[in-house]
Amino acid sequence: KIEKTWWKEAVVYQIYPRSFKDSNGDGIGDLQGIISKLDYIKSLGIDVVWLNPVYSSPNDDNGYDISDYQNIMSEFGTMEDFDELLKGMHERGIKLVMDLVVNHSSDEHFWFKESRKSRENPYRDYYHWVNAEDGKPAPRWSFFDPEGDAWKYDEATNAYYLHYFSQKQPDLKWENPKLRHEIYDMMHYWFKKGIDGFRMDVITFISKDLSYPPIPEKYQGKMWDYFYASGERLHEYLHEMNREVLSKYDIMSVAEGPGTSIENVLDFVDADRNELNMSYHFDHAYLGLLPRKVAAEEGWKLVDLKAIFTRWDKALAEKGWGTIYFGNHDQPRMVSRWGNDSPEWRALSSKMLTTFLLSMRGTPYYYQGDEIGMSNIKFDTIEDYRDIETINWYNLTKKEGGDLEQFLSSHKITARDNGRTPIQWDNSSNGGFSNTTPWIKVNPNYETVNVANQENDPDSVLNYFRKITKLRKLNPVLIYGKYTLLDQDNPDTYCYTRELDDTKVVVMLNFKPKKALVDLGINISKTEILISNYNETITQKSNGEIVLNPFHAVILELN
Ligand code: ISL
Ligand code: CA
Repeated sequence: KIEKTWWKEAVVYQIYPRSFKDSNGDGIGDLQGIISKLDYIKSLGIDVVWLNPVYSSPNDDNGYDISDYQNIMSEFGTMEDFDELLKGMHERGIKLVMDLVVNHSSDEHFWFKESRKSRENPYRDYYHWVNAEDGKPAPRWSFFDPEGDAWKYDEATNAYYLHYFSQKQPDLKWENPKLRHEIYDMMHYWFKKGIDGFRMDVITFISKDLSYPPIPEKYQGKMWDYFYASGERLHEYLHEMNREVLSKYDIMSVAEGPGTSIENVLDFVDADRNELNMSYHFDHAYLGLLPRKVAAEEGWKLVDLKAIFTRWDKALAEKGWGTIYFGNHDQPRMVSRWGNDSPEWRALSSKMLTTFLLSMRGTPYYYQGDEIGMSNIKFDTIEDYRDIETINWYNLTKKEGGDLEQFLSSHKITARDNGRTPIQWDNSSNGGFSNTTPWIKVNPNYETVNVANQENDPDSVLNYFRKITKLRKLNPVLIYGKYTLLDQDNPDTYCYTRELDDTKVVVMLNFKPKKALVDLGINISKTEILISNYNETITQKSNGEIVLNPFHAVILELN
């Protein structure tokens, strides 16, 4: 029933260039750094690289504030470097997906510089302006504004402009067809160069009601994401983008989908609607978190995590296609958030989480560094943070007289910078990332946790990842097979089957640092272990219960 395509079968590996590899000794990762590691990337067995923004940017938000969409950020290199990178990937059979950041630009983009000059400027209508004499429009919340206010007063023309993110990230006005066509032209430029797709930053937010009304009753008390993603013309724009650009190339598209839910996701990814291929949601990312990413005291529950992935699988079982991820540049390290990063369990639980990501239905998006089990750096002071999100929320909390200690201790678990520390290549200074002090601190565990160490260890997290990417490729059941959750109320384990034609596998994962028993009604004497993070065979008691070791992960083929 499900139509086969390359992007459903792909494993996506995400590269955050600033932290991947510095080639020229300025402490900042760059394109030549990535080029120098292409053979390593290839060795992982991944198919697609998603590259975070590399466009010209003043870096108020690490490249998510773009001042020129058709140029390369000088810190990262040149367009020649980019062309070399793309060629190097294609020669190795790796596809390249770029970030498309078009809900907003930088305030240093030519369009905005013009737009703010006068009310009559030809670019005025590229952004959302409200004249001050008409009064300040109804409140909108900003993710990265020091006051949390998305309307910023601009003296030059006595008007407010809208910015859902930082003051240096004014929102583009998609209601203006001229702006839309500028964006489509820019997309054609990159596709003609040969890139293989776009990951579309907060693409769910692009449609706005130009009367800027107060937030409707039904969105009150919910996360802003849902309101921001509810713009009336959103699907008209995506449809138009598909018709004008996406449909003309063999590429993949994936929405960063804040505000998407199991109820509306098919509007984006049902192939018959001709919009996008995939979308990724935040349901699990928010699990156990209070506003400003303060960690809830009671933590998170595995049954809730299972329920989220299970209902998303169901929503996309017949139509569309899902995505599976734990880590990315907006998330803490997966092993710290969902596993256990103590020296005793870090490697085992990393492999367990990797087993989950690579054995679910949906395209896995795997974040750089997770393949060696990198963990949260857990900064003690605000001075170590570089992320505008953390710094703003810290200042807001301070101004309100809030609990700064609680904020800092929570952010050791939740802050985005935990996932942005440099890749640990070896045990030389700065983890082999750079020969100078990097832009953000290197996790001190680089001395033991690094690529070089793991290359030659057959049991390393790294070699486990290589093994499982291969396994997924060899077993279509892991890609297309039907997913069924087993033992749903078990608070410690996550077990499910995948079935395709006459092949059936069972995946058993123990999310806890203690032994667990599962009763799945399976006789394992007639099964074959496809992969496991323990060398020993598994035991089944006479009553049928299977014994899982701490953080055990095993995939069995049932014959
Ligand atoms: O990071 C988040 C959770 O902390 C989200 O709220 C995030 O800000 C939101 O999903 C949008 O993320 C994307 O756009 C931002 C950028 O800072 C993020 O890095 C990017 O992934 C603005 O462009
Ligand atoms: Ca550099």
